[in-house]
Amino acid sequence: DTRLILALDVTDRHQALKISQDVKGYVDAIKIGYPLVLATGKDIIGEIAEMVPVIADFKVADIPNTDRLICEQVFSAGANALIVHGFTGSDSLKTCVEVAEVHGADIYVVTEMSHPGALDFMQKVAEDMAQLASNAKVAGVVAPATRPERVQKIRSIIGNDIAIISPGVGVQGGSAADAIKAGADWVIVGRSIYLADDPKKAAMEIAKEIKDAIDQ
Ligand code: BMP
Repeated sequence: DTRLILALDVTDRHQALKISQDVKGYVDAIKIGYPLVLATGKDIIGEIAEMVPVIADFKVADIPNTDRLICEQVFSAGANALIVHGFTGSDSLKTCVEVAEVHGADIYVVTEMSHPGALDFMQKVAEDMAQLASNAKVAGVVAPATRPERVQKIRSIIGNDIAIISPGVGVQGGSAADAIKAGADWVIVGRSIYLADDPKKAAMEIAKEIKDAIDQ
């Protein structure tokens, strides 16, 4: 495995399928969300999942019943994992974990996001989100590659039982190697791969950087 997740935020169905095929074998999963699914329809989830495992990034944040309805749709469509927010609380999160379990799928919880605005509110509760995620025994959390020291802090809270997937590498300024060294298990990369002239080559190069960081 490459420890690399592609964030496929394109809005063209043909391009999405082509890039998925190209990077197959060089990424461990493809994260898709509102841009692609709203543009092309939810069947794209299953189509990509036939090639590469899909993490559906809908950052779900609702009451338990609505979360359950959303989870059912996402996992029935073929997603292998779903990203949800933790700030709605333990009951909402528990519902997502239960539905995921029925489908043999995984839940990831957002802690602190990678953009500057995350410092306005999110950073204040990020450590609580990490603890909540850990208590709920989710598959992992999302933590910012733009702030490796925060990845390290979140790792210290969740221990080694659950994973960290880390976006913010490349265009947002974070480094794949630094995120891995800070304790991320996977890095998530979007534009630096899907906007590259050769997405496969771009993915291979980042995968190499990750491997070198792990081997160090
Ligand atoms: P890019 O590498 O193009 O910046 O894309 C990063 C991806 O990760 C986008 O899909 C974005 O929505 C997502 N993401 C993020 O950048 N920071 C977060 O904290 C959480 C995210 O899901």
